[in-house]
Amino acid sequence: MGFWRKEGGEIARLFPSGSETAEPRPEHEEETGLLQRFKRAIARTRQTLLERFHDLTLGERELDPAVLEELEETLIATDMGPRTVMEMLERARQALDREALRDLQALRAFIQSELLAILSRTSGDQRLLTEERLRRASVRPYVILVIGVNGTGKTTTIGKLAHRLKRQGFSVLLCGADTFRAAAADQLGIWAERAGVPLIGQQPGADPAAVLFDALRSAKARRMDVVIADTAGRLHTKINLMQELQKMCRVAAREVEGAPHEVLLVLDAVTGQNGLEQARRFLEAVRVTGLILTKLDGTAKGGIVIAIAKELGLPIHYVGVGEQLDDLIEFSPEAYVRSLFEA
Ligand SMILES: Nc1nc2c(ncn2[C@@H]2O[C@H](COP(=O)(O)OP(=O)(O)OP(=O)(O)O)[C@@H](O)[C@H]2O)c(=O)[nH]1
Ligand SMILES: [Mg+2]
Repeated sequence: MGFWRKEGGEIARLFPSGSETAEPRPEHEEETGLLQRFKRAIARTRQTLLERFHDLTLGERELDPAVLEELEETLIATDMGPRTVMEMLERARQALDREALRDLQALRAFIQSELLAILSRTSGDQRLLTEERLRRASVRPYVILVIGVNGTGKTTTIGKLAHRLKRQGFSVLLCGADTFRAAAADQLGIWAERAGVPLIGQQPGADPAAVLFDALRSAKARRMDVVIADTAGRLHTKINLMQELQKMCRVAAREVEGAPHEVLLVLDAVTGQNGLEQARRFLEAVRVTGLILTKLDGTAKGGIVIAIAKELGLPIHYVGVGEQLDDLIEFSPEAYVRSLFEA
């Protein structure tokens, strides 16, 4: 990949050619385009629903209590969380008793509106996407920390997010504060090059907060709009990851007013429910502002979206739907819920 320049024997910088020429801002992803992308991403989950509950998606069967039993099992299999599903279907049973639900179409609409309600609990402000927040923020550079357990997709997501923000006209600087893994800087370097944005990194073993400090100084000097910092999913056992993240937050706050402006927690959809416990540890340690759910394309348990919304009480901002630069889409509760049940 090249373009590394050594400074003081320690700090390496990467400035790919044409890195700061921004392209014109595209419009928001079109509603239908987004729905299509959700449908593709959630195909395996929809397949689970279809195979196990063919009649619901086609609406060809009489609505009776046995249908609800079957549906309960099927929804639990998509990882929505047993309690959430049972509570929702209890309400459906009551509606059925009252004769408020007459057919499968009505049941489907009922489930969709229940799921939408769970996904809409967070406030509008919390749901604002990075690009919108960036537009509104007066402080530069706008600082984003990307955190999460190792292997969830932080580095990949940062590449995609950098690409997305650059396409919308923002100048982006990446910061390689994952100094735990020797190959981490190279991996981020490859994504920086793909997205056409500069990167500031450091040798493996360096203090992550010091790398962030360096990146923020550089971004200020160069009047960059946004710094996105990659962090390690784990550290050498003697160093506490949460304390390290807290230190990075302190360093950011000292350097830039109100920073970090966003702390995005990356969760892996394939890990499912098991990831929630780990997520909570991050939430206890730092002020997480939003979530990114990766690998939605790789799982038949796309119902995890519901479990996350219910259990963590934070909005999902973006969803990873593949391994390419363009495979990060904004999370749309409506598109998600429709893509689950509609052919
Ligand atoms: N299918 C699919 N794969 C993804 C997605 N996001 C990330 N991956 C893959 O997941 C693997 C791990 O991604 P990384 O970005 O290296 O994860 P990380 O969190 O940075 O990992 P550490 O640096 O080890 O903590 C890679 O093989 C990625 O290509 C996604 O949305 N869909
Ligand atoms: Mg990484």
